[in-house]
Amino acid sequence: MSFVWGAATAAYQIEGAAQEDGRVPSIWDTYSRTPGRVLNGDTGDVATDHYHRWPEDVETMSALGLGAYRFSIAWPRVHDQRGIDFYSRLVDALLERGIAPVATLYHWDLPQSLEDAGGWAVRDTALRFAEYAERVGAALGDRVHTWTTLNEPWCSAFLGYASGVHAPGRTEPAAALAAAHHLNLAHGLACQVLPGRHSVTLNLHHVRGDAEAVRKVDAVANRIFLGPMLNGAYPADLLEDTARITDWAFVHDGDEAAIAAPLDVLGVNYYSPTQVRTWDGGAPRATADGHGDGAASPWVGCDDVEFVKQPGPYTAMGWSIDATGLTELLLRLRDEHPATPLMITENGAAFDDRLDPDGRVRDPQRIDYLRDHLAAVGRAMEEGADVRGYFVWSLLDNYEWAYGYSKRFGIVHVDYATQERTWKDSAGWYRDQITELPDGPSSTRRSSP
Ligand code: GBH
Repeated sequence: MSFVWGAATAAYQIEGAAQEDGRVPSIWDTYSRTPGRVLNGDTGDVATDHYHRWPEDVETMSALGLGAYRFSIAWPRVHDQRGIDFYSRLVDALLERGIAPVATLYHWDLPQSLEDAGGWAVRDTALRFAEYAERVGAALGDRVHTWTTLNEPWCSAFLGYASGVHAPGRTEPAAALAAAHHLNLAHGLACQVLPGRHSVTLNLHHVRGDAEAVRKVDAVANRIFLGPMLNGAYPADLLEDTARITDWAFVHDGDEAAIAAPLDVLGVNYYSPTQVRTWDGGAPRATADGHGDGAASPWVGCDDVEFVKQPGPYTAMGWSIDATGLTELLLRLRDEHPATPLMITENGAAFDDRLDPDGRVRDPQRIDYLRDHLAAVGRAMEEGADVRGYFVWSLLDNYEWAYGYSKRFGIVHVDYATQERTWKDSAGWYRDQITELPDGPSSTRRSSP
């Protein structure tokens, strides 16, 4: 089976057209309009105007030689037929160019009406998600190559409901754990009604440090999803670590079995590793990412864990660049879940790109980042990790959530004043990789006849 080369985006980050064709408000419309939440008060109202410019963007994908495109469907659009028609046209255009559509059902844009009814903290949201999945599956199921139910449920639950740096901006640890469960349940119920191939994308944290701190963070970052999805049960140590926060009564009989619906492929997003250590209670607790100092932490149940700032170099997000974590993460999955094929559904970096007067965007750091991380994937494949594909984040510069338009992850530059797209040097480099390595980044595969 040959390797799938792709690029990824998400609806709220690129589409714009926030009021068009019957789209209803999502939690990100509300959050981005709340003063102080998003840098410069940026919203996704226009974003990269992909809702209107998608034909040009599909041409770009075709010129890059992509074998697959990972996009998300906006839940706030699909109760209106015009919204469904938009995705239907997009999927047809992709298929005409030989690009496999990989559709994510939930990339963080919960309809505001459902948040008003309790959001992911309540069970009903999972049931509503299954109805939504069924509707989209019926409309597009014959043409979508692979469904991804959720993108990074860790972010939805813990950044959305514990640290509050993502929509809906709540800081309620017990609600965050309930949200994690209801996201898991939503995934399982959706798999029961979706046709075709099923996957979910997790931002698995590759955690390093002393064993006890690693265990705790791994439980609430990774095994809270991997446990029920792949092993059919929540890990006992997670329940213990969080017992003072919740009794987990929101897990009903049969839920874990429903969540363990068979997966065709597990999507892995990787940007940077995580370094932790057990806090001795002495000096103020260190937090690598500024959620100390009284700010709410996403790390529910990890009160005695310190998050240690890693050595550079860093991307423009301040994230440490370290591709070895990706190899190690993939080898761990090979060992613990050998029967589950993997796909890198996001990997990439933000740098301070600028359009030079000669019309070029020189981004050698992004090329280095991508080259090193692809090599890291190749090493893991050579050691037996079953990696089926790689999607660069992102096709285009776009709306980077709480950072608004200030961070550029694209391999294609967007001038937000004109919406003009310009290939960065990394786009040409990526196109060449796709041509030169059709079977993926593993040298073993490359040299085999
Ligand atoms: C992805 O999220 C998203 O899927 C995508 O939409 C986004 O544009 C892209 O990556 C780039 O950000 O552990 O508290 O220190 C990545 C999300 C990266 C989540 C780093 C949390 C560290 C926060 N994350 N991260 S914390």
